[in-house]
Amino acid sequence: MLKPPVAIVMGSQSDWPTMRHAAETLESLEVEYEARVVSAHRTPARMVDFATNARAEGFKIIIAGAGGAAHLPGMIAAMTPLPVFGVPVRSKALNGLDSLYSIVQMPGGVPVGTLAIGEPGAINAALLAAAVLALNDDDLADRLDAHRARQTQSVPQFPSDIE
Ligand code: RP5
Repeated sequence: MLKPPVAIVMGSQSDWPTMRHAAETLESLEVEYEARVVSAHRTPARMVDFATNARAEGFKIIIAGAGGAAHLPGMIAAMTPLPVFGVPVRSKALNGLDSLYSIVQMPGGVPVGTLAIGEPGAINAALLAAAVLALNDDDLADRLDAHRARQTQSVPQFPSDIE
């Protein structure tokens, strides 16, 4: 049986509070996904197995989140032709700057689409994944348009003192 279109992978259970925002965003757009813990450092064989089989299993897009020495998105990108979106998870020691630098500085030839640090990056990775899938899915394109319209309508014209 084919996998859902989006895989959300993360280096540790501790990344889930960040990466669940990608999952929730996909759910709000009715995009199916599978979330897995796959560590480049602690479960390298699991990472190789996942990355090398991801396309054949039916995944279309991979969202990979990791923190600190965040090799996971780049290593996965090296082993699959699928688009990989990297989410730098906020680390305790360096607040996610280490994660960002680890993920964003891929050598030319092996792309990782790198998002913002933390929750905004996780949300936007999901929105980007949905936008790519919407190229071949008119219903999803409509749901994305509606999502954007709701967001626009939620912005007040004037600031308020009410917190
Ligand atoms: C990385 O190390 C993970 O992606 C996580 O962000 C970080 C810390 O992992 P834990 O020590 O919390 O498991 O591999």
